[in-house]
Amino acid sequence: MQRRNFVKKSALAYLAGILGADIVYGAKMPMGYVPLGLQEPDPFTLFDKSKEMVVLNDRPWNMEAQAHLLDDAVTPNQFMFIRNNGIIPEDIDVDNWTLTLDGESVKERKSYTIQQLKTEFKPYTYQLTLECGGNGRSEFDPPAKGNQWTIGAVSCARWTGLRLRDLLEDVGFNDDAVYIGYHGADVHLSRNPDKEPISRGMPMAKALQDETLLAYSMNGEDIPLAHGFPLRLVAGGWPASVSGKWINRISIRNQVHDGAKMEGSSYRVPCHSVAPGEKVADEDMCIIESMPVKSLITYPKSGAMISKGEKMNIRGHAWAGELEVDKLDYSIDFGATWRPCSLQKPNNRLAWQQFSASIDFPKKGYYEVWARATDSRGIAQPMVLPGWNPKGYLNNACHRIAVKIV
Ligand SMILES: Nc1nc2c(c(=O)[nH]1)N[C@H]1C(S)=C(S)[C@@H](COP(=O)(O)O)O[C@H]1N2
Ligand SMILES: [Mo]
Repeated sequence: MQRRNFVKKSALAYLAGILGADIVYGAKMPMGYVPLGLQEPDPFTLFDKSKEMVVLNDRPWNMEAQAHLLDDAVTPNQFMFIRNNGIIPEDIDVDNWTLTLDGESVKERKSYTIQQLKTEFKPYTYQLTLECGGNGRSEFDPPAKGNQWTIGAVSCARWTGLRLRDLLEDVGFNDDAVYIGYHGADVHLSRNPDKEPISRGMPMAKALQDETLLAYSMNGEDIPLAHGFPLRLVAGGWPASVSGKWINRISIRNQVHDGAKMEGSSYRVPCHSVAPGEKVADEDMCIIESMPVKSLITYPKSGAMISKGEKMNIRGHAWAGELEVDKLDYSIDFGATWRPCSLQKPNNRLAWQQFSASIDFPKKGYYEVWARATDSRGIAQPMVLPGWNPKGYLNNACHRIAVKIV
């Protein structure tokens, strides 16, 4: 027989075993080829996402929305961004899942089953804005390493669960408690069981807020696997990295939590502004807490065309971390003049708010619609890129869409 690069008989028998059928033309299959039937399904099918979502990375999975996909007031799973630092836990057994409370400041270490969390604590539902601290990173110059998010790493779903506060009070903690740190069941990319992909947390003041949930459902259903099934923290208005997924342990700490991605430059920005490209020492980096004011035009889609004489209706969402958005303006002349949009109140604290306007254009041609939100302290979004920082966090520049009047 000729020595060609075809799969060996023994390997074929093995593959046929896993596929559950003979590979009829197996002898013709190139060496090293993985039959489609053995490849993972595409991520859209795997995670029940819209095909219009944009995949940034597959190891780990990271996927973002586009502005027009985020048009719903409550974000459905199919348009919700995914940000994973490690490997999604495999073989989750909900019935035997436990959440353990420990740490220097816990009164007594204690574990709970999901069933206990669901039945022994009062459930609350809030719509909560989760935005990745790195959303908008792709615009920074000099560029920052990390996922090159454009505008789509933000969501606002309805989360149901118990208040983290009720759980912390149930287990009891000492006066010296300053922070909680979370631990999830996801696996480090190296598959080294001694390493955690991420283990962040929040100060007690945030942990004890009414809206900080330990959620077991999203939009009225079990949390989708990619978003933290069966249990996740949801701390709206803060970088979404604080909202740990697949939670199986929470440590009540007598110091700022020092888990993976809490230290160095992770999820930190320079405490004082720096020049673009400047090196910043770790001790001059501060942990990001509340996210800055921001907005997104979700309708129409950039590139829209309407006929001269027609009004263009625009709409979108605005959010401001711990604060409320007070005002939303739009400009069609590159920020020279601004006009007000109508702006709704949030459904609850820490939920994004809807805005809309009906715009008249003076004549045919190319325009850009810019949207600018102002928070309750009077701080507005910058029109273009805000302060550069080494990791490319907190880009809250005005969102802009291009439109043509024909
Ligand atoms: N256990 C665990 N929790 C996690 C992460 C992770 O990788 N593992 N990623 C964090 C980051 S950086 C973000 S932005 C959000 C993303 O939440 P989502 O994937 O549900 O949109 O989850 C956070 N919680
Ligand atoms: Mo993130």
